[in-house]
Amino acid sequence: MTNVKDDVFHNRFSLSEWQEFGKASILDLILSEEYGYRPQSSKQKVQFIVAEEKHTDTIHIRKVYMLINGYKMKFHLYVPEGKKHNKAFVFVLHEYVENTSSSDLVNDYQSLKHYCDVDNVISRGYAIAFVSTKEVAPDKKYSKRASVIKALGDKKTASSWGAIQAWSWAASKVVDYFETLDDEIDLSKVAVIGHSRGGKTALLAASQDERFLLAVSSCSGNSGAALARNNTGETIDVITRAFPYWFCKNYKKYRNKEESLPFDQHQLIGLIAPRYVYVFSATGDSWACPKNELLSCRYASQYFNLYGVDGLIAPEEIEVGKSYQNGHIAYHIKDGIHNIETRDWNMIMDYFDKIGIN
Ligand code: GTR
Repeated sequence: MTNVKDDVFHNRFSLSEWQEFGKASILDLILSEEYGYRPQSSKQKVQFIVAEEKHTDTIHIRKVYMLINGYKMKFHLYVPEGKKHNKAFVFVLHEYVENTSSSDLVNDYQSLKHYCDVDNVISRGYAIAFVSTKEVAPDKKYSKRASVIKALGDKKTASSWGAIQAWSWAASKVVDYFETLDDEIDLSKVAVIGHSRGGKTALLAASQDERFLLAVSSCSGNSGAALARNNTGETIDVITRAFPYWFCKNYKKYRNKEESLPFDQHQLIGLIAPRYVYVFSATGDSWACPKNELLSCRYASQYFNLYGVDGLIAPEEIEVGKSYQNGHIAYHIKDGIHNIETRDWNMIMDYFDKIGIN
């Protein structure tokens, strides 16, 4: 039997070994050492309540509450008006600002332009849900605020879930809601997407939930798409001091000891094989270490190859601004900064359109 700690950059599993135990053992390591496990209690059914609804000429907008153990979180859902079987994004968004004063569902989504031009997404035939992650688990150190982590049983062990894991759980709950709808969403074409900390969340969500056909990471960097080893931007030391609550407690063991991690981030991407992953970086985002985000996609490709499909198909020299979309891992690096813009969305939707018809 293979020792997964031997050499994390060299997959030694055959496809049957990978399916029988390799994949589960790597997921287990990643959860026990980095993001933490979801508790048993998180498997309970979530109750969905449509709190508000509105129709514009082009969009059916809903504000939906999710209730579990008396704890309430929400997401907003935008579906192309009158259309069925839409492809859909679940966007895990940490800066969702609700226009609470007027509770105006239309203004709410227009205020999201900074992250996503909803009209553009809708015009291309996609539905999109925004999960307000801070309601799931506050994005703050030492927060006294309620969270689903507290509602489902307090953090107890060194491998209990952190906020990123809780946010990824919430993304999956949105898919549970899609399943209750009457064919509005094509359940075989649901993507999870996030920017930065949300990108880390999106990869983790898809690694644990096969209902996501595609995971999209926008500038997710350390503890997201980027390899931890030889990361020239953010390190495990820095990230676990600034955001300890994102992870399980075990992760601190690897401060300044990246070499001793029994895995690396390319394996998080590998867990999504043979489905689809889109990673993008920005030239001006050295904190996220674009070099290691790209390398990670290259190393992850071996897990896709196990299934007889290509991972990333891209030359040694990557062209800035070009989207490499011919494999099950797509990648681009833009001339720009740490953000997600309409030009990124358009490349992502081009890719989603392409895999959607295969
Ligand atoms: C940074 C953090 C990154 C990234 C980013 C973000 O401060 O160091 O890992 O996640 O925040 O989420 O915007």
